Amino acid sequence: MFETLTEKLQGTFDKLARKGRLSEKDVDDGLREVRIALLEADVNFKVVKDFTARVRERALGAEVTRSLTPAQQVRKVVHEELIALLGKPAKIDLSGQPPHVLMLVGLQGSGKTTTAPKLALHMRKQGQRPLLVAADTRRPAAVQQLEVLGQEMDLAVHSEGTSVAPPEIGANALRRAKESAYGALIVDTQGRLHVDDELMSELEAMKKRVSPSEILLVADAMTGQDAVSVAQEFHERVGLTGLILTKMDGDARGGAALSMRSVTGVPIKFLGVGEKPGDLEGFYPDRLASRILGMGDPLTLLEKAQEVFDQEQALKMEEKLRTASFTLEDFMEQMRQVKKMGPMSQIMGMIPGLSAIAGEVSEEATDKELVKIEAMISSMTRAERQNPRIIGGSRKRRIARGSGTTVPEVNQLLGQFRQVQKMMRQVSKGRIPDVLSMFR
Ligand SMILES: Nc1nc2c(ncn2[C@@H]2O[C@H](COP(=O)(O)OP(=O)(O)OP(=O)(O)O)[C@@H](O)[C@H]2O)c(=O)[nH]1
Ligand SMILES: [Mg+2]
Repeated sequence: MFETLTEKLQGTFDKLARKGRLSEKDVDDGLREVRIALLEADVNFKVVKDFTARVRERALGAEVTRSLTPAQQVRKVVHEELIALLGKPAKIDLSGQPPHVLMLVGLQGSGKTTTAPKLALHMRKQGQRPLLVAADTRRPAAVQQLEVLGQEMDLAVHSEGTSVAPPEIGANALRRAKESAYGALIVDTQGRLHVDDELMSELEAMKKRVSPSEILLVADAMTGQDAVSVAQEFHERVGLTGLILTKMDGDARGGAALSMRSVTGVPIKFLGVGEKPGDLEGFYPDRLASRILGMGDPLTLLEKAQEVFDQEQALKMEEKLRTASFTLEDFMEQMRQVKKMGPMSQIMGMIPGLSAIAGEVSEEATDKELVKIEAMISSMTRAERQNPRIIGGSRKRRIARGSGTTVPEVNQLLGQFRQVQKMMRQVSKGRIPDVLSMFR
């Protein structure tokens, strides 16, 4: 999502880095580019103005660190100010007595109904048994949509059709939650194309009946600055406790994410990154800032890895690393595991040093590549897989024929494997590998 912004900012910092010493004019020129990049990313005008003013003051001020070059210092200030702009990490408030009532509000199509089961899964992870509440009675299909999602994810749904008034449904659900020891109530509400009085009155009535500990605005990140003004309107009428930005996996320019907190004062609590129930990420300002500046986001990557990598597999790999017995079969297994973590471009965006080229990776191409690699490795004998060094010219021709590939492709695979082996040896000796060298 922040691809263009990342590219532009990187260009600016590279330019500054080539200058060595920075004059006031150099800093101003650099900041002008930063300003343009942010405006082009659709960040709120006033937010950009304040942001660059703060960076300028600090960059030209007394904050001199000997260990950093002037360009690195400017970059560090931009990084810190980006984090400040995005606010502090914010979690769901669990301080009160359960059931914790989470009320989802937002315009039509912003993603409320999709987000409800995502939040239910999140609450379940927090140890709170969730109950979803179908309180959007304007569209008959909305009740059904939530029921289907609930069924798929094995989540309880409270619904009363479409003839009962939503605040009444909310009150009934709350009573049921108390009686049946549900720890969390997640209320889906109706959306409209625009903020209007009828909608706001209904939400106010719902708020009175269910006393939510959280009123979360679900906003579509693709709508840019509109999302920001919508958030302000909702906040004035119903009082928001948090924001959830959806469709962050799309190609929105990111301005909404960068402006929302600063304009409304309401913290961003989650990011929606896909249509599936698992596609909800906590919001960590420092990680996002690092990602925007092309510094990667190793922490989120590590978390993702921990979620999908099989513990046992990971231990086995570690053993192989230590004993340097990493084979082509292991190589293929690793590629499969990495693939499970999500789209390749998304993964690369989180790796420092690779984020700049993440956008150039095509999913289809990596999938095809993986199929080819599997075919080639399957066409090898066991001995060849264990020790690829024995693969000479005639063996290469046989493998290519057997897998429907070409000898140069077999060569490429063997080359890649050698690179990975080399990297692995570096890692096992405690050195950080030069990941970029794999792509040269
Ligand atoms: N790619 C992507 N799509 C999303 C995300 N969140 C929601 N969507 C899609 O956005 C569309 C609208 O989502 P809904 O959850 O129905 O929106 P809503 O706010 O409940 O809409 P109304 O009930 O009409 O007010 C659906 O097609 C969702 O699959 C997300 O994070 N990423
Ligand atoms: Mg809905």
